[in-house]
Amino acid sequence: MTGITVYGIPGSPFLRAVEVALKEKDVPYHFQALAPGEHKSDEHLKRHPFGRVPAFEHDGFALYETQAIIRYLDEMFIHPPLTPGNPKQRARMNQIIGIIEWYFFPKAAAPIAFNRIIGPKLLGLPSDEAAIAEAMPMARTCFAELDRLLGEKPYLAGDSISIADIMLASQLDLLCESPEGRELISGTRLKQWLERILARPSFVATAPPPFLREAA
Ligand SMILES: N[C@@H](CCC(=O)N[C@@H](CS)C(=O)NCC(=O)O)C(=O)O
Repeated sequence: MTGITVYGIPGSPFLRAVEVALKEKDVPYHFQALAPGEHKSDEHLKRHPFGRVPAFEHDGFALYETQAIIRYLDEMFIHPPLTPGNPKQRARMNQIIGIIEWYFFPKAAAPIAFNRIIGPKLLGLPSDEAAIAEAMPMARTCFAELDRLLGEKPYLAGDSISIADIMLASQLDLLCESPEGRELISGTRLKQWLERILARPSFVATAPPPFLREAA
């Protein structure tokens, strides 16, 4: 056993990215599911003071922030590598992770997926249509730019799957269950890329709970 525990709410795209990385590397781990709301409990706030998921432990070493967790796994369990050896490809991967963390997730994917899927189906909240409309210009910029950066390559950073592919596909799978997500990805090269990535055993094994798919 590796002594790895991952804490999260099933359906969370960031949680999924960590689980996909573990499965790509065939590293066994224990998954500790949190109920919705439990991520704000005193117990979880000790693991993650910002009250988010995922949180991670490895033999007593505690860590949160998805890309930090996956980069740690990539150094601890080196096969297969999820970071390109080539500096230009590595820079592209890092650029795309930056786009996901600063523009795509907080300003586009989160407001749309929360108001179309998570809020109405998981938490019983009404959709905030104004928040969705406000997120659409940033979402369009993100899709156009991520599509341009993918270009004709098989993966975002080059010839093999990297942390950028894992993080983006985990986000897009849920977002593209919404009408807005389906419209945004339609006609892009990201659409075929996403289908290929989602067919990998690591993604199949970590698919979101079916009720989230029925949501949109
Ligand atoms: N920067 C964090 C973001 C994690 C994050 O926002 N997770 C979402 C679920 S995908 C969450 O915990 N949302 C709960 C909340 O905001 O209350 C990371 O990379 O792990």
